[in-house]
Amino acid sequence: MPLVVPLALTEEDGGLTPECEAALMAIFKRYDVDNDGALSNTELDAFARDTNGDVFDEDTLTEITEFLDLDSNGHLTLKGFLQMYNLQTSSEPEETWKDLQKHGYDTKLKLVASRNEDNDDRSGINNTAEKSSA
Ligand SMILES: [Ca+2]
Repeated sequence: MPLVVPLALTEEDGGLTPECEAALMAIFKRYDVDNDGALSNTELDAFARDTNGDVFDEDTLTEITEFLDLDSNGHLTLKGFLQMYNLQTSSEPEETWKDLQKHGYDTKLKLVASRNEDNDDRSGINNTAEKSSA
């Protein structure tokens, strides 16, 4: 009988599946601390450290700035972040699974753990949305 196959991360046309995209968007948002829609160097470093154990090396940073979508400050946008994962996933889906699992996703792309965020509540929804309208 069939083996347990993880969800496909890409579709026939090579694009990321909506489920995969949603998970990656949630990860992006977690690292976009100032919520400006792009990862500054500090934010990107934090992401890389949590994902790979170290910041991106020069070559990787050069590739990012040369090939991916950046904002006017030269920071990686959500679009660029998804491009990065689309590229990686087309060639090495297992790498993307590794990253997703690092960030708390299981093989069904459900968030089962949150990485080093003890104070996070279980909703996992944007906990920075504090509105002081009074
Ligand atoms: Ca940011």
